[in-house]
Amino acid sequence: MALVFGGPENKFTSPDEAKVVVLPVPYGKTVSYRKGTENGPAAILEASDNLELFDEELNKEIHLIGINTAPLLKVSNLKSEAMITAVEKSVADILRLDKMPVVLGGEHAVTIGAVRAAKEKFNDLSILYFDAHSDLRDSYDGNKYSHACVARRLLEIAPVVASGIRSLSREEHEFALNNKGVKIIKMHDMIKNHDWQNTVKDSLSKNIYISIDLDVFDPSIMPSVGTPEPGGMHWHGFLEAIRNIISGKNVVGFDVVELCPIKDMVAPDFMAAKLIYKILGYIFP
Ligand SMILES: [Mn+2]
Repeated sequence: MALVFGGPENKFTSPDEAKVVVLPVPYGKTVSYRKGTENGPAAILEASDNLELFDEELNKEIHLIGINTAPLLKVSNLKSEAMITAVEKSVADILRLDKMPVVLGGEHAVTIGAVRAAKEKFNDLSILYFDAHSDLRDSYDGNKYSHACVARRLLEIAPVVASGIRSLSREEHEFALNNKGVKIIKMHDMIKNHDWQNTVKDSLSKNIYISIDLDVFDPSIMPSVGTPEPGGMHWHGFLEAIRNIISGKNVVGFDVVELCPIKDMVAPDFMAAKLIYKILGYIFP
């Protein structure tokens, strides 16, 4: 049976009526630590079968907006650039129908294709980026499209505001200080000063694309990532922040990337699925 976000019992999945199209991109080529991010999208979809479709915080059945799930994108044998082009084309097709793309990674480079497509449609786009790592290297292992270079490629398309950062090289640190296209909010500052959310909000344009690398979360609740970093965000704090930051903005699409499933450990997979569902609830009133 094809994998469907929200499970096959969810009747509100018709491609014509859905407001949202979930695009799974099972790609994991440039991983540098734990392997297996190509298995992330299927794990999220399988876990989503167990979602309670009524949301206890918003008191509504979020899935009534209509959530269609596209087939898994066939990119596993492609080089990074060709994979990114394939994602760009698929996301452009979704945006052309005035639907919201939700891209499931797969490694973080999938975001580059999605943002290229979004920028084609929304000229004043900016990017709300959550990650433990600044991803500002110009190239990594000889690849400019490595997961370690994603924010660097993105800021060549649209401004990036990155939160949750707690790992970067000296070169990335200095690059961020000297480049107006990227703003970095470090995790240790976020825990001291709650006002970081307004700084992020004020730095973004009206139309935003959101990219969530799951390693922004603390490994105690999200161990299933390729490159874990201690001291990350927690569930309620993250939800409160994203709900606040996106209120008044036009979210044109988002992705949840870098899930690297651990066998027989379903909680992180389910958390990724519920995170997506909650964010959809915040976006669609
Ligand atoms: Mn990361």
